[in-house]
Amino acid sequence: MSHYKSNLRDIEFNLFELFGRGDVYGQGEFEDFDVDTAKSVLAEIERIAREDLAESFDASDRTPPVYDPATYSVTMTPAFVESYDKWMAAEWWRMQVPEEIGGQKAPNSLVWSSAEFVLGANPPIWMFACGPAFARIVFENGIERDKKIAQFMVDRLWGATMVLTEPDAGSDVGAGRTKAFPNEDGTWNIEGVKRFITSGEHDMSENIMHLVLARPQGVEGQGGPGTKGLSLFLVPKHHFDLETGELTGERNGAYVTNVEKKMGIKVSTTCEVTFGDASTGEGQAARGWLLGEVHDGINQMFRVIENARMMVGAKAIATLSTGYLNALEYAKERVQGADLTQAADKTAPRVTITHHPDVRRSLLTQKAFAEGLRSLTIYTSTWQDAISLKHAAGEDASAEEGINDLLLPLVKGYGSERSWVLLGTESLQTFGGSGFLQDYPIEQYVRDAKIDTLYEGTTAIQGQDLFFRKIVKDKGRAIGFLSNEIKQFIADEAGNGRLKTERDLLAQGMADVEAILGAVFTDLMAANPADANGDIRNIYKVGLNTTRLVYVLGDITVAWLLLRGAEVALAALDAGATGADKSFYEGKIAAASFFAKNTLPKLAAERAIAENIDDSVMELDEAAF
Ligand code: ST9
Ligand code: FAD
Repeated sequence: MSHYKSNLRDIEFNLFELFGRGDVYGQGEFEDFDVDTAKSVLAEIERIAREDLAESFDASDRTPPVYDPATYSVTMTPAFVESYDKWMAAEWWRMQVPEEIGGQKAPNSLVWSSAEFVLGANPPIWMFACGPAFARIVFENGIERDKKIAQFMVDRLWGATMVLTEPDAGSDVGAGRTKAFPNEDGTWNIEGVKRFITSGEHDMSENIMHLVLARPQGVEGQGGPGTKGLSLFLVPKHHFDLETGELTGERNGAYVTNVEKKMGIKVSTTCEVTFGDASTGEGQAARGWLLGEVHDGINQMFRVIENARMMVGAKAIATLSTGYLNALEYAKERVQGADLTQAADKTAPRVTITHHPDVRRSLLTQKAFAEGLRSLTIYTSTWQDAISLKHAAGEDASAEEGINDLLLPLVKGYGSERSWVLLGTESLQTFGGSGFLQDYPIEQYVRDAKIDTLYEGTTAIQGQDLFFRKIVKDKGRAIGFLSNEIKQFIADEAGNGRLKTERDLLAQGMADVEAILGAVFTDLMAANPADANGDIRNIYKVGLNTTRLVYVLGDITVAWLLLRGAEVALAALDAGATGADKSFYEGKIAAASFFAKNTLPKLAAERAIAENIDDSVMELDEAAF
């Protein structure tokens, strides 16, 4: 039986009942995907994920890929390869590929909604399968040569990687030392060692295209310090004929010199890649091309990073959802203890654990976060739909891009932190001691989901990105829009005045979040060295609050989205929903109300902490830690 428990009903609720995708699908840019088609795509991907992709989930963990240092090669887990091949054969990956190279224009809300199934069933499949999606970056940023390469990447199903990190350059990508030397024929030789490169080696495709950040040497005005001095190079594992894509039989000097042993996602190969070191392989140079023949590496790479940050958040949230649904199934069957009202009666009948208040608290916490975070992901992707539509119409999409940018650190940072913690403290806990065993998937979920708070920028980095770039640099435009939306909802009496307590809680929570933002801005102003009273050390106080901002903005946004969902559910119940639908809508209202009552009051405590931040933490002698 599949470990993976999906929630197609809630995904369809978000898309069609809450976010009105029926008005967008099947129109103009998205004409190939009307509502019926979209629903059949979702149903089919859900089926493949549950049946074919989930099948190798355990084996991928218990018998991970094997690295052979003598040949610098990896033999993948056979069961995983089977699942991967089925996913590639189904060709749904084409939804992320441009039409010009064999893709199909799909709304991003549909892409990310269906991604949840793959990312919940067996996430490394999505990652290994991203070669054609990487081709989009190569195609959109490339000259004619690169566009041809992008076509080969799609037609020949090459794997691909994003290559930023080095031993001394993790969060600080700009510290990277890998160098690129120009050759007379227009190619470049790359020299350096990168580490932690996902999908850097495997035996599931004939070639792997590495997208490598390196510092160009000997080019005037280029290769300076920091991220702006980095350029993006296309460096294949094997050389190929630039006209046909056929492999020439010549190996390029990009070798995987180690594969890490990890806590989770063991089937996802995490590789040290050595470029152009004569002591490896057959001693060749690592030759590549400068993408688009422009030195704009960090900007080009951020097109990949934005997609990958969305993916990581979606992965975490998908795992929390299946973790919750597994816990729910177990709780409905596990008989233990008597009902609390009969606790004194030692002969009272034993009940399933769903009768215990604390288990109900735990289950509703999991449900509220899993469904709220799903709403956050799909809401974010609706802004990506809006961007595509504006671009297709030749219109300015900067406002929509700003909102999407603001939401990305919430999907990635807040989504991964909440999911990983809840999987351990609530989903696994629901199973009691059995949760600790490999008889159930939860312990693997916990191990596999921890990485989501780390890669693609740790949570600390998401916090800094959120405040300094998405709020301050954006001049508060996107955050202003979002807070107006929330305030509008609070002021609105839709739902016939029901959810009044929850709206009041949302209003108080919003006031707390605004006060926290106000406190952080005050500290930022007080750090301005241009100001006579400014003291740059006040920036430390800002730095002590940026991760908090990820949490509080996440909480308020998720509360708002859940309450919007509750309003839709109330209307559906008023309209006479029955049977499974009735239970579904009642569950939506209960989860939203629970979230508002149990999460929003905590924002007052966060406000008190944020408003009283001082720099004692920074004054403390390191020896005292
Ligand atoms: C990793 C991979 O961890 C994990 C899983 C891999 C799975 C692979 C498969 C999935 C991939 C799928 C991809 C498919 C392809 C796509 C398909 C598309 C359909 N937004 O603030 P500054 C840029 S990989 C946009 O001064 P610092 C911008 O150009 C490793 N752009 O930064 C900016 O210039 P300007 C991940 C941004 O102080 C320039 O950078 N590693 C953003 O120099 C400089 O900005 C990390 O994530 C942004 N949010 O450097 C590193 N931010 O301002 C984490 C910056 O003029 N560290 N730019 O516009 C950071 O993010 C740091 O903050 C830093 C700081 C490196 C940016
Ligand atoms: P560090 O940057 O050393 O951070 C250590 C700690 O210090 C963290 O808690 C961090 O939040 C904190 N910290 C660091 N700087 C700051 C700061 N300025 N302010 C506040 N706190 C800070 N990279 C790739 O290029 N491609 C890949 O495909 C890839 N896949 C990966 C797969 C796995 C399994 C792993 C583990 C990593 C992968 N990475 C990849 C690298 C990943 O993106 C980095 O590990 C991550 O960005 C953090 O860098 P680091 O590990 O060097 O930690």
